[in-house]
Amino acid sequence: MRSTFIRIFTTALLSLAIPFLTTAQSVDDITPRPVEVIKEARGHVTIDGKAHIVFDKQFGAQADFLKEMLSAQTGLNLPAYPNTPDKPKASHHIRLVFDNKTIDKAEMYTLTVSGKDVTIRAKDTGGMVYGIQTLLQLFPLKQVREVKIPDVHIKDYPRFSYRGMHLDVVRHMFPVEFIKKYIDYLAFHKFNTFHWHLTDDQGWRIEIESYPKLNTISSWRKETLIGHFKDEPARYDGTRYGGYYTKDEILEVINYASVRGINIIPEIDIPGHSRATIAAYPELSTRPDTTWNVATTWGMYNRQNNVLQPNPATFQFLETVFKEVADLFPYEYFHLGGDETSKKWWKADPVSQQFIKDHNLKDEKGLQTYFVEQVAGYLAAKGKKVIGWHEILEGDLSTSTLIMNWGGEKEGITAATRGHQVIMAPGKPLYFDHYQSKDPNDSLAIHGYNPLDAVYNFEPIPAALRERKLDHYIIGAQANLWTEYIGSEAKVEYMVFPRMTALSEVLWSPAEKKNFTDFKRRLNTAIIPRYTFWKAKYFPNFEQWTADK
Ligand code: TNX
Repeated sequence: MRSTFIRIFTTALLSLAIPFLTTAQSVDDITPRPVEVIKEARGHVTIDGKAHIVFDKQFGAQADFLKEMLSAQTGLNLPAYPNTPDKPKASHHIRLVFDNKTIDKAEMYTLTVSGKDVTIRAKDTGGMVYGIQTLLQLFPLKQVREVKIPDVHIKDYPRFSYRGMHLDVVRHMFPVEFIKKYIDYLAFHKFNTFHWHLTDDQGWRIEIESYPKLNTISSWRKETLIGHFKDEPARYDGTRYGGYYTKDEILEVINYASVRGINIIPEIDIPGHSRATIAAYPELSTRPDTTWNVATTWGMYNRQNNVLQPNPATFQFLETVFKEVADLFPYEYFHLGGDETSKKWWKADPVSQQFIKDHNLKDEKGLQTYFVEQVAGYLAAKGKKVIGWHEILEGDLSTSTLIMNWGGEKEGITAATRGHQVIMAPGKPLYFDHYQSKDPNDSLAIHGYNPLDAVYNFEPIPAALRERKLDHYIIGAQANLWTEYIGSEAKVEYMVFPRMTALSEVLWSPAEKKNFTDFKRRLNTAIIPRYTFWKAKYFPNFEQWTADK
């Protein structure tokens, strides 16, 4: 009796605490800025708990996604029904419509708030997800019972077809739950690609059945460096570190990402960055008689041997492993690394030198190209195309390979001029493992200075390419997050926010719509509250630290 009374009493109190009617967030706060917003000053659509989500059959998973996101954000629990003649009636709807007539571009959507309904039109998963993200930005970030969304018509599509964020899970590994959260961060910002850096000198993070020692040995390092790798003397934490994602976990992530319109690019980094591999299988190294450790420090390039030897066992290994991984990931592109392959270990190795002679290769750069083309061939047999870091251009390479350029404009121009499609990922300003302030007390980063305005003002297409009408070779850009000095989820968030939000506008919005002052206004009114809603950390001093400091 008493408990029933308390229950009724608390329910009454709770419903008083939930505002009955709340106005929507301003359409001027949508980030990244849409292509076209037409405000129709006439009326509004009221969405309360009695409204229905109605979806065309292509968008069932996105209807569930909207339902879940809306409920978490506002407490409104709307039922979702397929768009069939016998669907239950409601006075207001959020309609998810498949439309390949008015929607004439990939990843495009329109969002119309008018009459009794909110209608999102798209012809692909990406477009629908982005329309949903925009709509969610029109709802308040708090529990409500009813929202009035002012009439509006939004037409929106991306400036670039490749919009990526990378995460290194080798130097530090993050649980599947966080990988999903990271994918949610990407989807909110209308990115479409998650580049998953899965192997490196310090570990192997994906389950492989054909070479089990990759998981029993390569996935684990004895200990980890403390502080910066240039500190003297080097100190280590004495704690074994490692792990790997099982195939089931990877499939779970793939499914999660696909509902959100995110493609995943897995990276297996060869023929350098292979110290963890040769620790398990020394016969693949230039010194098969050596016992290698899985690296415990950072910055191995030219300092410690981490390259594969060109021998039959190595190519057998590459073919088997790349095919096994290719079977897991359903996407068109596969990243084979190719960065920072030190040539000195090949120079010092008679077997590598003999291989170069026997195969009429020019030199060690030619050998690097040989590795890339072998792997590209294995993957082509699986219907995949390859992406590599720009160093793979050092030799002559077939132009079907997509280049991910972490150098500057110069390397991007070279790659495009040679007829390669290019993803721009220049260290300056798109390495988010670099500092975002010059405050000596800022959290440890690798080096560099990439403040928020430098990211916001980044233009992916070099002027020289535009002048020569080669700009279409630049398909987009990506920020990289190497995690040598990023050991926690909170630090990941601190390093990416708000720089990732700035990059989203570079990649999505028309260049002429960009405005840094307005962007900072939106950060304060809408985006920082969103980070807070996510309980995500972010770097707060972006006003103070600018490129001219
Ligand atoms: C270079 S960029 C690397 C990574 C490091 C990074 C640190 C690239 C393709 N390779 O292995 O983590 O620098 O910023």
